[in-house]
Amino acid sequence: MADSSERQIFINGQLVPAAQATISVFDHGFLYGDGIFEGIRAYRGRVFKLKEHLDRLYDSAKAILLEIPYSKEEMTKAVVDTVRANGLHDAYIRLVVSRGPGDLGLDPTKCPHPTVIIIADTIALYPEHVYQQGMTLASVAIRRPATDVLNPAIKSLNYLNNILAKIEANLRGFPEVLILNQEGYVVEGTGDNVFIVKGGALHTPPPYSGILNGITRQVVMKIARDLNLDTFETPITLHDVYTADECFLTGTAAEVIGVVQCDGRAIGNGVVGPNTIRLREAFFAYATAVGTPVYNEAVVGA
Ligand code: PXG
Repeated sequence: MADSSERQIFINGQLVPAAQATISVFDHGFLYGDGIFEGIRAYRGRVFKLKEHLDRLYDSAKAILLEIPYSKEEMTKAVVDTVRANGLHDAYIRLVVSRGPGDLGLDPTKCPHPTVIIIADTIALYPEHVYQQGMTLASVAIRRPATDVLNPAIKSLNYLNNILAKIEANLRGFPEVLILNQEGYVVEGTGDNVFIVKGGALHTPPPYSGILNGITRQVVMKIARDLNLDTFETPITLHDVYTADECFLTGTAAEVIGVVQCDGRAIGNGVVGPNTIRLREAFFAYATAVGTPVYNEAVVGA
């Protein structure tokens, strides 16, 4: 398998070797975190939910008045071309659009040319045994900024809040943590959404509570409803997590991963629960059956 340094990177319209894919030190993405990103997966040579990820990217761009210099069609082609140029079938794709180079000063109007980068590589977030045995989580002190401070719906390059939570996780020896909002409700992990199963129904925090409305989250809710599992978007407290029958996280990187303990409390029987296993399997069956094809084949679906 190619090492990351041998990857072909899309940068501002061209595919170049990673060593040549460089950005200016005056890029406001670097200087101020002024930009947006997406993390996307490809399974078996098809990009999963590409349209949804691009819609979210363009919505994030609109919210920060950043004009992406390509149409969605051109961006779709650029993503597919980048995966193909790297010969990848199972891939992790990082799309970054930054404000671009400007001067030393916050003003985004001084940045006429956004920087567009697409990286196609692989990602292994957690070792396989974590998926089999489930994760042990903790809640952290750092809170999610309120929606009117920095709306988490904008998938911006300002991930310091998430990184501070990850630092807390690392210091305390946890692979992932649960973050609360300003009201004390559980909202999400550092890069994943949270679900609990209680009384035979699935619950996940609602949009506008401080979550990024994850695409994996939306897929899992749809799968759950198709499996006749009652699914609710409701505020969740730590008490609800501690006393849940099951808990799991969802995200492009994390996929669907069971949680077996939180803050020292075993969740349910302390093993990955049956609904979690069922949803995880159904998620993989779906994710590996649909998507935008990278190599020559008929379109299979969205
Ligand atoms: N919440 C936050 C704060 C996220 O950043 C999710 C939820 C899940 O959303 P999706 O659409 O992926 O189901 C995310 C996504 C990484 C990484 O490198 C992070 C994300 C996605 C991909 C990779 O850790 N965040």
